[in-house]
Amino acid sequence: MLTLYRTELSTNVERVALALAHKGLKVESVWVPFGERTEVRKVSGQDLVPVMVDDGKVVIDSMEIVRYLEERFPDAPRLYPKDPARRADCLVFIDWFNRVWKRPPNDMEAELSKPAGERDMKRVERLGRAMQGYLDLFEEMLTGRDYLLGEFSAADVAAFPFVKYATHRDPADPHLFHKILVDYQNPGSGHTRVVDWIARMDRRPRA
Ligand SMILES: N[C@@H](CCC(=O)N[C@@H](CS)C(=O)NCC(=O)O)C(=O)O
Repeated sequence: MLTLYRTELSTNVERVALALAHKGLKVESVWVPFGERTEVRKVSGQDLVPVMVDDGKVVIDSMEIVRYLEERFPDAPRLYPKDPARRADCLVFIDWFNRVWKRPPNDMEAELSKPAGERDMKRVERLGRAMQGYLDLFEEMLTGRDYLLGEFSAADVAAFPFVKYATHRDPADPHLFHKILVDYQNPGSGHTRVVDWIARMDRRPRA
């Protein structure tokens, strides 16, 4: 049996929820409050969600969980291309997304969490321009195709929960990180393919 430890509004949990639904896998969900991680720590030895438990085997980190699901359930609909070269492209994209794309919003969150007088707003704006530039890159990646690498794949699963904030604006969302994703990803008339991709991805099921 698969058990998923999750919180509401978590980008990284949404990656796993998209992957599970694509594979048609049933999961038991354990919802934990955002600020209370005792149970998560007890199960996994660390505080972050998602955590997946598969008959006693514990897997942490969203895209590690997605890879684990692909290996564990190879006969369910694929999340990574079968062709080795295209599969490598997919893994490189995910690595880029996690290590490069995520850096500006993470650094902005750290900067904006400082006391008001100590924030380097020039740095924040510079990082914000990098985020906006990545939106242009996604627009070009989607030229002539519906998903980031052609067919729906783990690349879309990795990016969508973050890039979706370009069009998802919920004033009741309390997370500063999400507000940064909203404020610094502003699609314009040159981003129709990104906007359509967000809508297309949003129609996909989640576990
Ligand atoms: N690299 C991890 C990051 C997990 C992560 O940052 N999870 C967030 C929710 S989206 C969390 O649990 N944050 C709680 C905290 O920072 O205290 C992954 O991809 O799963």
